[in-house]
Amino acid sequence: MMPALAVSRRTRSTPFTSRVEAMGVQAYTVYNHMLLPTAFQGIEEDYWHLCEHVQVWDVSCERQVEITGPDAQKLIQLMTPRDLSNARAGQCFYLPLCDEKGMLINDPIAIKHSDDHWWLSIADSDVKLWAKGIATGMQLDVKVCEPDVWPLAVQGPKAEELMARVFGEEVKDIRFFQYRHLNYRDTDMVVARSGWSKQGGFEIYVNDAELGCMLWDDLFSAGEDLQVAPGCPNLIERIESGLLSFGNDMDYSDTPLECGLDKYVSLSADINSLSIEALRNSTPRHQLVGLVCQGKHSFTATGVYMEELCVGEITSWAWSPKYGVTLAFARCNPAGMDEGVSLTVNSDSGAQPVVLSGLPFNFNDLGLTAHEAGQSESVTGKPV
Ligand code: THG
Repeated sequence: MMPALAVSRRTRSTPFTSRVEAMGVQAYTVYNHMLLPTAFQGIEEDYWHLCEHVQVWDVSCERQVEITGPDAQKLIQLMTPRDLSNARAGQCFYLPLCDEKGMLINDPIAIKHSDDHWWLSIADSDVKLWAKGIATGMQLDVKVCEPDVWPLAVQGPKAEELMARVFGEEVKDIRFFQYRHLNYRDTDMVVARSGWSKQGGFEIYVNDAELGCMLWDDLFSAGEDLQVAPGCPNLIERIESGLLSFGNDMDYSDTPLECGLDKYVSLSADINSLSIEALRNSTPRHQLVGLVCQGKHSFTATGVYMEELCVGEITSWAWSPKYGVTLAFARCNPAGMDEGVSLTVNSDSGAQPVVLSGLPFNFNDLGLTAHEAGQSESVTGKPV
């Protein structure tokens, strides 16, 4: 039997926990000291459903660190090496947050309400403490808090249809990484086109627990014919899509330049950022890359080998039923990254050759075509 997670006040539940449990959540992880579901029908079943229909995700654990006050934009810019000087209200930004050495602290989505009002929708680390520390040390005129806001994600190809039924046609006008204030039962809620999948969808920043439960129920009754189901960030989908998980694929010992987050680092911009100078002067010591292994394997160890030499470590992996390969992210040192190098990893069926790939994976370039549900096993022909 799997050991159970003992839940107490330290492991915060969410307004949706009773709903999620009534609908058969199979497992949780803890993220920002809060429950995050990890499977409902099973990771592979959930994956196909997400790619074909629409799911409602309790991602309340994506906590908001709210920064308000005259120095709010200044504090946000100090925390990130991405140039925000042209940021407009209504936009969302994927931001690396880095310390004075250029090391990652977190990789939130920042939501700009106005110059003096921002949210950081954080990954799993204590950004509120870091922000308060900087604000106190630098005597900035800001208030930093974690408001009662619980994001609910609606993800999948039918997400737009379901959202339009509940919030009205206006949702269709929201562009990727932008948000609008929409009315739900006389309450204003922030609705963004974003989410931790590449299947399309929205995130609703629920600001009232009771209304949130009504919203959950409304989404499920409005989406019955769309086969709406409860879901959660899906391991397979996010690896196929190249979405990185802070704490898994990168952590406090990586710079964003070592994780392929270069496009979110404005190295040549004239900005007042704690990390920019360190990043300008840094040389990447390793690189996060993709690995592709023919067939379905269980990677039993994290080492990546070039002959006998260990040149990297796997940070996340999953069987891709759509492409009939096992995919991994790995943190590799330069020796393992030469073009055409022969790499192996250890699996339950022995050492397996893997092909190096950039991230995100380009399945076309890798010569891989997508299969429909139920087809992949027969196509790869490899033993499970
Ligand atoms: N939504 C919200 N908060 C979050 C997440 C989220 N907080 C934690 C975690 N996820 C933060 N990490 C990411 C990582 C990637 C993306 C979003 C949040 C993402 N990236 C797109 C990509 O990589 O293609 C687009 C980024 C861009 O072009 O700006 O969506 O999911 N609320």
